[in-house]
Amino acid sequence: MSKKIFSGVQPSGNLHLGNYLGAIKNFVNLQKEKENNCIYCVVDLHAVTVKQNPEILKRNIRETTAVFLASGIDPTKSIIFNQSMVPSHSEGAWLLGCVARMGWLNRMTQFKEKAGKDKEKASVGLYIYPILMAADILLYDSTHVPVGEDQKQHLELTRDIANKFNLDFKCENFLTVPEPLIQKNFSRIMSLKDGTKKMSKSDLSDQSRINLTDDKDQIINKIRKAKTDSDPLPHDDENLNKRSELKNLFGIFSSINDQSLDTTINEFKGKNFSEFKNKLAETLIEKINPISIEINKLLKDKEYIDKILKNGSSQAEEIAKRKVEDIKKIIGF
Ligand code: AQP
Repeated sequence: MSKKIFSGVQPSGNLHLGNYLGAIKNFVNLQKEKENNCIYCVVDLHAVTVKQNPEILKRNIRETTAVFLASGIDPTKSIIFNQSMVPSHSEGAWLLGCVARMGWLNRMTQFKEKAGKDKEKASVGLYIYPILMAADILLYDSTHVPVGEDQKQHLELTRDIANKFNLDFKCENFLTVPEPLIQKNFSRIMSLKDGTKKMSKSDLSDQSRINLTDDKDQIINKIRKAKTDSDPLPHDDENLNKRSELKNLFGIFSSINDQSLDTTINEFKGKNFSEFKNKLAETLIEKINPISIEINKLLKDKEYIDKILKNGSSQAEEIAKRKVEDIKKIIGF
């Protein structure tokens, strides 16, 4: 059955292995199924919910687009665009924001985490951004949304908004209720410095993540310094849950090689840490370095990247505009 796929990545810099293994790799696999219609968005309106430097933002929008292309998203098969060039997203977010309930937003754990202790000082945008995310998805009648595990709650909110709109305005199935596509295994890649924290762009320590633009030496250095413990490599997965850093490194190795955790455990049992870390660094270099080289090549041709975004945005606006018009008619405008 053909699927309508939508997903986005914030151009907030430092795109990392977590973004790749948790989301972008899946974007590429979904594009390979010919019957799917895929739309991938650089969600720049989401990025400005926290302070951005305008020049750096501009560069990050192009860099995120380059990451999509270098990872294998093909603009002749999928629509690639940036959100700020499609005004219907903001308009749709306002209309759906009048359907969403405060209580729903108050439950969003990502806001609590990102706003921290002083939530009075967080931007209003950071609080309401899950509604914009709902509009992003619903305006394209998306059936499936590939995301990392951390976005599951926002997807549930999107489903709640769609259901409530359909119910309030008695228009059954008008807004498609989307399904999240979250990988069963290794859906949350953790920091290299702390196995209980997710790998994140905004972590102040660059050592905590493998950036998709890292070169060979940086990858080797980060894996060598990645936190581990002093116990021997495990013979089974029994005590792996207590060894979060090792579990994460095994997860990364398994995910990048498309193999199960058990296969990785069997491959390295009885071996020493340095052997495992060397093999992990080698594999990451093999898979990530070609992407990094391609990103750098693409970034030299800004006009090409801008053209892709412009074409993608006009295709996206065509679809989103029609849906917003229908929503407005239903509401009574
Ligand atoms: N550590 C992760 N493991 C698995 N998936 C992840 N994703 C992000 N981090 C991990 C997934 O990547 C997609 C794009 O994410 P995003 O950039 O739009 O937003 P984010 O989740 O806020 O990313 P970061 O890296 O955590 O940024 P900061 O530090 O700014 O908060 C999403 O599908 C996400 O699930």
